[in-house]
Amino acid sequence: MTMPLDLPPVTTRFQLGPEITEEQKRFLDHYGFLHFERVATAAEIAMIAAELDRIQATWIAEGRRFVFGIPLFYGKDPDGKPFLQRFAFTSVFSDAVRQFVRDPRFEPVRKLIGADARIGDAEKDGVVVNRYVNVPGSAYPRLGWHTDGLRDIFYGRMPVQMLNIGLHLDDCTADNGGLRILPGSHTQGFWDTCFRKLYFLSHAADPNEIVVETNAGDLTVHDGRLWHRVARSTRAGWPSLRRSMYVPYLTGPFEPKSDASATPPYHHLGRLIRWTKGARAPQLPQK
Ligand SMILES: O=C(O)CCC(=O)C(=O)O
Ligand SMILES: [Fe+2]
Repeated sequence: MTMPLDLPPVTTRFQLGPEITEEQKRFLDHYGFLHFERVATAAEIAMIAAELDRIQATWIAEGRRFVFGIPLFYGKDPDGKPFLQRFAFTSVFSDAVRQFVRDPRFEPVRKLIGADARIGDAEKDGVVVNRYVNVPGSAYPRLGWHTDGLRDIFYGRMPVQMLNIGLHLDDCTADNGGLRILPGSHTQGFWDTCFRKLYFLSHAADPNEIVVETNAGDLTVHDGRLWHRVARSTRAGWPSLRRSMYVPYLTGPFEPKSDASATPPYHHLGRLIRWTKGARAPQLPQK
């Protein structure tokens, strides 16, 4: 991918100010992502981590296997305890998280998606938190190549632009795995969106991929049509922990979900792939 003369290098980390600047917009258009440094504080990250532990305890006690139709994946943590690896609709179950994602500092990001964009607390998968950890019992040590446009592909249409806003909760250097993206791949055609890699099955490093190394509190914006993956950590146990929180900013009709909602078809594909890999999901952890 070439670097236009009027853009900073692909490795640039930006500061999130009161507005998204013209340069940041051009960077996003060209490379398909933006990286903002230290947008959340250590205290806020500690609050989110504690809320996740509380929600996990509640869901295990309730015997929850689905939340609003979305399957829950329980693996094992490095101490052998049940460990929920993907939370959905987090802000519905935590007032503190719900308030945090509405903090005024995120306004420029919301407006980037649309003047009337809203946080979809109970729509799509809601606020999602991924927790990757590299232990033998982990159902979720990594995630294969994909675009987030799979839902559209399922409906036979070209993915529309969708921006994914991710808050990174851990310091993560390249040796700890983490997010890998193919810059510029968001402008590819339908064929490449479908077949450039084998969805979720392909994990091989790409010569053109870049590693998104984060400090806890960094925020990334990535175009949902961009090819990306999460690499496995070279560490083992707790030092391999990597947590990412994705906030859905939506426009268009309000489509809230509830526990009466059906599981979307693309989640059945995810379940099938995890099942072929021996992941016990969605299944309650053994007590
Ligand atoms: O953990 C991340 O940063 C990316 C996760 C991801 O790509 C996804 O859940 O679709
Ligand atoms: Fe993704």
